[in-house]
Amino acid sequence: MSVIISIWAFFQNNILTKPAFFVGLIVFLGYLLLKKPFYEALAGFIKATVGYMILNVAAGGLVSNFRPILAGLNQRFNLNAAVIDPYFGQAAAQAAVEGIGRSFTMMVQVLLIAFIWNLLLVLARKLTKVRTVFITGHIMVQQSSTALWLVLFCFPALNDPKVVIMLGLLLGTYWAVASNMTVGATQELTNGAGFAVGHQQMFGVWLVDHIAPKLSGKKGKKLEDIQLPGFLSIFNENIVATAVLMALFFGGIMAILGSELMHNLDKGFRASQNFGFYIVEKSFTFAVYLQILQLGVRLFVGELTESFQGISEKLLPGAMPAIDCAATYGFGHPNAVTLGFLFGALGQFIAIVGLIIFRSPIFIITGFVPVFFDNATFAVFANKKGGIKAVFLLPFISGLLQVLGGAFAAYYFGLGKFGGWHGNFDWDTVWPVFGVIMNVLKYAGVVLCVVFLLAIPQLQYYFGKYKKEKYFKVAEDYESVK
Ligand code: ASC
Repeated sequence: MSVIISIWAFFQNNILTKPAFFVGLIVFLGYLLLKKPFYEALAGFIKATVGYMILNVAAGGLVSNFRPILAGLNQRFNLNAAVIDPYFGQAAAQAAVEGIGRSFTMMVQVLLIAFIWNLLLVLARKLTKVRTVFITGHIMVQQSSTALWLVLFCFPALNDPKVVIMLGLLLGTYWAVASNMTVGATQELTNGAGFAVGHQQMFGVWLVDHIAPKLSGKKGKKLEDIQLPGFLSIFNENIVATAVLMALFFGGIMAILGSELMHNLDKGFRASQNFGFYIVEKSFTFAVYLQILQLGVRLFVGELTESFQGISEKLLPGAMPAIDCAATYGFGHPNAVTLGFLFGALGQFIAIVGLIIFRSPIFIITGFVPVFFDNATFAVFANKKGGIKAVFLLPFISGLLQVLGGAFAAYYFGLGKFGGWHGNFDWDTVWPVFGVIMNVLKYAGVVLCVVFLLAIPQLQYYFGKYKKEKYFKVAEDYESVK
């Protein structure tokens, strides 16, 4: 038994929660299954792992540079508001769980059960119609934390093992089913790169994929079709567009925060540096990270696409890995990412003003992670499937929902007073509904949520765009269904 536990511990600490190695190992195994020589498999492992690490550098750089700026609004105006951001949400969930005297380590056990359950659902794919394994480790940690609090909130008297098993099954079903919902859309976006989205806005991706085509308008103009004239033509270049837009956006916010607070928030802001230059440098950093991100994506996706054929031919037919939403950015129009973020932010700011006007019992601050990563992802899909109108409108609506749903959730589940709520799209829409259903109907509610989730892949299989014989093919061999 102790051997099994130490193997699990090793797996959990070194692979499961480190998606770079997880993806690398999948590539390695895939190449071996394709009977490539060992040294080629090894080279694939290195390229995929390093590629994913580059993506992490970029995503981490964006988060660590820009999250404090938005959250700084809280300090500047003494707001005591809940920040809708998964890092704040995780901290709030931990504080709440420990606040009622329960152990937060249950979160890791939930994560393991949920992951194994996801694998089992894929193994039984003939029955379950689930094709995707959710492997984005740091997201699994965040979601497991928030969901743990939801279950303890609804079932305060339930003992630890029962909490772990019940939640493990619910969360694992969500990982499997929701990432499975993104298969068709992601394959179309990437022209069959062989991955799905395993992140925090998977229901949102499905919705965008279905709503965007209705917004395409008569001419169906996409971002690719815009050629700005005259001096505006400099914005046709993505780096220029991002740097200028971010300088306006974050410049505005940093100007509101003031240089003194910025010195407190960012130790890298030296006393001798001019505030104006600091703002310019910071804003340009955004463009730098977006470039790095695309480099990383290109590196590992190329390896993954080729090697995964080994896995889907020999090991798990029709299966695919579900990974970080940022992996899609390399396949969209570069300006979609920036525009999605800005229109999402616009939606969020308007909703926040709405909370003030209608005297909401809880106040919300925009969190960087949801407003950027969710809405950038939506815009990439929206541009592919709809066009410019969808790029503007859908992230905007998402921004409104993020704040309103996040405010409701932070209030109802009592995490607002611990400073934050998860805040990503699915956690402002689907999960608050699950939480209310569980709270009202108790065990029947949990069953209802799981049954609802399990029904989704069945509906996709029988009625979806890629149905029946195309259903597994779209994941396994995209060329043949295109
Ligand atoms: C999240 C989160 C991050 C980012 C990253 C995007 O939800 O917690 O660190 O998105 O995964 O690449």
